Amino acid sequence: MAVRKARPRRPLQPKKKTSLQCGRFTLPLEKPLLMGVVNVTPDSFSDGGRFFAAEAAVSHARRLAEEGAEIIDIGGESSRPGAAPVSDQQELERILPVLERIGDLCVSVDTRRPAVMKAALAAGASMINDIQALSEPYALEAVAGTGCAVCLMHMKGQPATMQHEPRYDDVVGEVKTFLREAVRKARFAGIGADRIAIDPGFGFGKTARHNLEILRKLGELRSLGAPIVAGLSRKSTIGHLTGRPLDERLAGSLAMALLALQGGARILRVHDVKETKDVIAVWQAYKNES
Ligand code: 9MG
Repeated sequence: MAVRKARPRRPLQPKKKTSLQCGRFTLPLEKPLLMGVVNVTPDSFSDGGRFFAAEAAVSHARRLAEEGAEIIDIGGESSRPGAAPVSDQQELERILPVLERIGDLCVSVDTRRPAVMKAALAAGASMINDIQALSEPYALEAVAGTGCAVCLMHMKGQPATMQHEPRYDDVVGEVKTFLREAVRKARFAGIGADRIAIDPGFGFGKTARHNLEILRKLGELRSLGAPIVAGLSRKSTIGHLTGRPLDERLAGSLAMALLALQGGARILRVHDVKETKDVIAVWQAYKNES
């Protein structure tokens, strides 16, 4: 009697996502995506009054979209250490006038406040980028019933104090465990897997050494089955490595973008879209040749 050989079992891996559902936008993930940063905080667009700030932010968002950003990430609260906290009302007063004028674009709103999430989604936002991974009470509920995408980010501590000697036994392991749990909670709340992206949160409660270790082992997060967002653009780690101030970190940011792509990042959150687009073009050509 013929004996049928048992097929070798492959370890169960989550299915590779081929697109990210962001509200009415389906973003293909075969090619890396760019998320262009538009901060709508008083220190970002000079203080010529509220209307002026909104207009400047809208023009900036349009420029980033023309340069090739598939997603525009707008935020009304600075997460820099020491930044003054804002109320729901202040945050909404900053972002809504911008959001209302760029409703034709795929807009992500960087917020951790459920009330802001709800109002932003009602005003046309397609994605919520939460540095706290939807951990505020009612944050999951605010987004679950909508079709928006979510970016779940790891942060150790709170922005005001997170850079006070952060410590880890195993930074990559800790970030991975946190993100796995954040994805599980989001799925349990009813958010489809095709709506979820994850982000290790470079610089959020991490030293330059931690950031570099995560970057080296970024590929270990792939098994979580969600596209990886990497935000390294102009960050202080680049300042630490190069000695350059904020406005001279383009070359360092582009080097970081390339390393993140090589590690498996699928979405790059950047300030310099045009230049990072070229990095993607070079990386893709390199990949296709190998
Ligand atoms: C809002 N913000 C600032 N830095 C960020 C990063 O690295 N990732 C994400 N998702 N958001 C960020």
